[in-house]
Amino acid sequence: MPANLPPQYFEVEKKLKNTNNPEEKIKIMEELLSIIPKHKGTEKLQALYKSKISKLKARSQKKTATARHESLHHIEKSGAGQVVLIGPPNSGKSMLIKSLTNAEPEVADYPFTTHKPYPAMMKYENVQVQLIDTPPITRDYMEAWHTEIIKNADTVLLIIDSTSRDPVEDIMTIQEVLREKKISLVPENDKTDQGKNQFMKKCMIVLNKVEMMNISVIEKQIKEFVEPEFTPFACSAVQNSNLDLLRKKIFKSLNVLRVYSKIPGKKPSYEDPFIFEYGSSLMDMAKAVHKDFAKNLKYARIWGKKKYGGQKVNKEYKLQDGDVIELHI
Ligand SMILES: Nc1nc2c(ncn2[C@@H]2O[C@H](COP(=O)(O)OP(=O)(O)OP(=O)(O)O)[C@@H](O)[C@H]2O)c(=O)[nH]1
Ligand SMILES: [Mg+2]
Repeated sequence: MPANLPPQYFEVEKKLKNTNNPEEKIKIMEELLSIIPKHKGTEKLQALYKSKISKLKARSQKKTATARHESLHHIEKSGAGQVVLIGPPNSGKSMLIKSLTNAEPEVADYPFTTHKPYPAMMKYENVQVQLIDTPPITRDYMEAWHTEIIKNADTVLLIIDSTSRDPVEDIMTIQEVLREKKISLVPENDKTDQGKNQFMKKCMIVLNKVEMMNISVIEKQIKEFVEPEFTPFACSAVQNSNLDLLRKKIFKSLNVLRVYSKIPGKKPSYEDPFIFEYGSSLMDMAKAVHKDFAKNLKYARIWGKKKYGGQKVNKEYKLQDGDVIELHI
């Protein structure tokens, strides 16, 4: 149903683009709400302004308690790693969290459904990965705690609605907004060190709702206009398509390995692995088990891909994914 907005609406809307002052923005948006004709075709637009107004009001009231407010939304890491889902309004972030985990975040066909961060655990084989749903990012609005969550996460998933008018522009807008907050979204294989002025964040672009679209053109445009190294991942949160592979990619992006501890003469348990960053040593494992092992470690026996049959290794041994380890003191 068409919105049939009167010319006066567009006049007032121009003023909105020219101000960054929250009080002024609220006034202009309230004026816009009074101009917008009230019918089915304008419901989304009305909801958008209402939500923006309430957020701006809440923000100005909380100005004095900013520090407390930010720490209130800090999410302690849990599991094998922390992955934050970001994106424009309505791209399916919450739906994807719902489909990847057992959580029940609110999903709805209007923008700004999600207002605060929502953590949920995703099972991948024998580990849990922490996913965080977040409110949408737009050119006009992003709270300080949202920036902190992105900086703190191990991986960013940028969820894009492949049926949107211009998915590539959606990506670029978010990149731009984040760059202003000193965050650069980089492909996973990017080797650039953390810059002085920019915080580099590993990012995977996820094209959602692909059951509705042929995405080959979008994929090409992303390589051409955004960054050739970005290989978007295609899925449908509603139809659960490609989600097993997405789980795997998310885990791989964390760049962690799993090892298993074994007591002499007993079989190892594969249910609860120790998780370490790639590059960690046997000493890191000993420290994680108990301080006595760290202090008195003599050697370990390994059953794995590079060392076999209980081969002896020393403290400097670099752990390999899947190693079964018997520590000896
Ligand atoms: N066709 C289709 N619709 C989807 C898919 N994923 C989500 N949706 C729909 O898209 C709408 C928005 O989904 P949400 O998960 O609420 O989107 P969001 O990105 O969390 O939205 P905000 O919280 O407002 O930023 C809902 O109507 C979903 O049912 C998908 O894979 N295919
Ligand atoms: Mg949401």
